[in-house]
Amino acid sequence: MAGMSVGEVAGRLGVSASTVRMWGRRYGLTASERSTGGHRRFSEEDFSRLLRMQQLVTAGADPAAAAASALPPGAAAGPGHGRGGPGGAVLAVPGADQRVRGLARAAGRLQEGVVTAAVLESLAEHGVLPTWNDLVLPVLVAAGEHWHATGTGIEIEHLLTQAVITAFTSFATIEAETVQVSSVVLAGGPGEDHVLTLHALRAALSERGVAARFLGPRTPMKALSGTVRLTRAPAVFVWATLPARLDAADLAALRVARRGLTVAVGGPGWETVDTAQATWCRSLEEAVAVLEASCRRTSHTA
Ligand code: B12
Repeated sequence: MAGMSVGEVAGRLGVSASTVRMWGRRYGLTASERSTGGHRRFSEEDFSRLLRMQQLVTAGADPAAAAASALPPGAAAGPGHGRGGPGGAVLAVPGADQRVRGLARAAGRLQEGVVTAAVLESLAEHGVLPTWNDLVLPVLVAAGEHWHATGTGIEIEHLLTQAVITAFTSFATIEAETVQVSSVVLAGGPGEDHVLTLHALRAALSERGVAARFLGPRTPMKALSGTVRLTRAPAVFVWATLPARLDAADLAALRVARRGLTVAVGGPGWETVDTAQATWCRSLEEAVAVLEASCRRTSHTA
């Protein structure tokens, strides 16, 4: 078969021929063959790559990242958009499937765009819970173990974090709202920089139509109680990876800051704290269920 012309490919994708040419020039996604007259001829495989690029861009990926993900392994992207050379740190993910190994490889090579595109693609295809639990989590653990074992690679944790945040944030629907509309409040506890779980939680809640306010890392106790009071939040969720700097009295104080408030906590940092005044969530699924239930209770009593 002779392959497709630029015009035919453009027609099937619903874009202009100049866009297809530009993707070839700029990102290396071009025809693998030429006709005897020297014109580009696209195979079905070439077309599938362009289609994949288009889907990733539509899902929110930046075009260079989408192209890097669409190109076959080892292929050079267009000028200025290399996939990153070989080498980089090896993050061990024993027994993991191909997708997880690919993500770990991209993270080890500091290929931010590739990581973002892969996470976005998984979000679009599988949703938040499988993307977090089965794809992102094993690579985060591998990055942490690499740092722990070698004392190097903190840049991998930073880049991975950034790429995952970009993907989850662009996936979550962030509601435009007034203070009257009840949203749950998500925060990293005092001194806590680990907040990736909260990005996953916000995206999972938004998938279920539950709005959330995100206070981010290192939120002081005073800010937490002030926010739940002002916004009339039905629930607050506080994450701690490092030993939590809030104690039982702080959790009790949060509960009285707003009548009926659900106080939920998550993360290994709570292990040394008396959490009887709160609901301790052990997984993303559990946190989603607790926060969703708090919104249902509020809407029934409103
Ligand atoms: C990314 C990362 C960072 C980023 C954080 C960026 C960000 N915005 O979040 C940066 C680079 C800033 C960072 C900094 C530090 N980090 Co760090 N970091 C990580 C890494 C790689 C991933 C963290 C993460 O999100 N993990 C995913 C969560 C979910 O893992 P988890 O809590 O163990 O998950 C369990 C449960 O909580 C549950 N779960 C899973 N998902 C969810 C979701 C919800 C909602 C719930 C409720 C439960 C749940 O399942 C898991 C158990 O099966 C981890 C490695 C690791 N293994 O986690 C290290 C790690 C947490 N960091 C560590 C350390 C030591 C640090 C630093 C002190 C030094 C450093 N490495 O630079 C600083 C401290 C900064 C501070 N003051 O907070 C250690 C912590 C050891 C400890 N317990 O004391 C780890 C474990 C690395 C290691 N192996 O030593 N880090």
